Amino acid sequence: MTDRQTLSTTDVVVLGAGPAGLVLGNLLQERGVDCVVLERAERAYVQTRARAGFLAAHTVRILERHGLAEGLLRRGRAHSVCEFRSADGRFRLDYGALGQGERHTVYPQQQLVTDLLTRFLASGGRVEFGTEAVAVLDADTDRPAVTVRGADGRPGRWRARYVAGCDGRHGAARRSLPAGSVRRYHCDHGVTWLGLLAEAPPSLDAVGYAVHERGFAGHMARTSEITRYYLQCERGIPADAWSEERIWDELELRMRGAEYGPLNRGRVVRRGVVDLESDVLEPLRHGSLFLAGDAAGLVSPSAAKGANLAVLQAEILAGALVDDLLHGDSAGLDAYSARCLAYIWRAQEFSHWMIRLLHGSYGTSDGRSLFHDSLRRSRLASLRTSRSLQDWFAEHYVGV
Ligand code: RFL
Repeated sequence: MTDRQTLSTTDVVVLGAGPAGLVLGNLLQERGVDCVVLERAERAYVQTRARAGFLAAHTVRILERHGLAEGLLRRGRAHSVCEFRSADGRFRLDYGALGQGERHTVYPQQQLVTDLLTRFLASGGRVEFGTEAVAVLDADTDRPAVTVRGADGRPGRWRARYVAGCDGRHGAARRSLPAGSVRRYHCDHGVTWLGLLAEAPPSLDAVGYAVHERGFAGHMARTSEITRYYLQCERGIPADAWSEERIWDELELRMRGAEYGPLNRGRVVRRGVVDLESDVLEPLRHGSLFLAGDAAGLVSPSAAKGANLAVLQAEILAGALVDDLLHGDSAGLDAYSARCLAYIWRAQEFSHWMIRLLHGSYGTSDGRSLFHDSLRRSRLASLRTSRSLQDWFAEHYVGV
């Protein structure tokens, strides 16, 4: 440690104030475990970063169980229908009436994060905003440390019994894992989405999935005035490559507005390019360092699983940390990785299935891609006609 570094101590250092870190922080705080959340960004940024919106019923139950669901129960909207559109027509699945009869709650991630943060701070929780974790040191001992750089550039250091890496896929937790300590499974699905937020009321009372020869288009309500859209596009295109007019024309075409009704247009207020990728780290623990949320595994957003898995893992990790720190029982921590990986791989499998259901060859027309396009068409036809496949879909679509 250099002279200029300040040293602070706690039981658990949580890296990242996203859904995983804030659920974990709240649950530790609730049970009286001393912890701190270190967050690289400023509070205003964290509270306005728009990402997920579809929360599974199980996620809502977890948040309810810990008194963290007040906002989403008040302002979130139940959602249980999706509509598929393709050259073969359209069909709807009321997944709330299929499978295990579960629904989504639509509640923008930034609102959930704001609720979690407000609650954490109100109950005495500590969040150090503008503080970037640089590295996790000594994770193979029982006194790991986290080196940080504060908003003013000053270095610092935290010591703890455990470190929870909830700082996403590019965070310090992943970077600090020694080579060979974990294995990374990775899949680039070869698909790119232009993700858009539009100040436009939803155009369907369902999640819309359009399978089109020009590429996939998706429609997801966020609020009564805001809609999220996705457009499959070329790898490498800048987010601002398409004008608003081109975006709406393309959405209209792929969603088959001429046949099924025009889209409600509005200003595109946010856009970003997402390459659909998935990865999983195994195991999710290196000594005193545990990984949760996107840091543990990235699920492509095709099936809306990431935030749901983050909340689930945070609850499992919180229970295990409490058992260890308050009761000297480390069984939960020992089982943490295997328990979470079972959920993660199921979500990965379903999300991969969704990608193959929704995306065609996009620009290529060799025999192999035509073959895969026909498989996809047949897969959609099975979903349209097979009740048992619909039940399977509903169970995996809304569950974690
Ligand atoms: P987050 O939310 O990325 O939070 C990590 C936090 O860590 C901070 N951080 C650091 N802090 C300190 N030091 C460092 N070195 C740090 N490095 C990073 C970051 O600033 C950030 O605040 O991770 P977390 O908590 O694991 O939560 C994961 C979810 O955010 C993510 O899985 C979902 O958003 C995925 N996702 C969706 N998930 C759903 O369940 N339902 C959906 O409908 C859904 N839609 C989506 C999505 C993700 C999308 N994108 C942008 C990939 C839609 C999109 C477009």
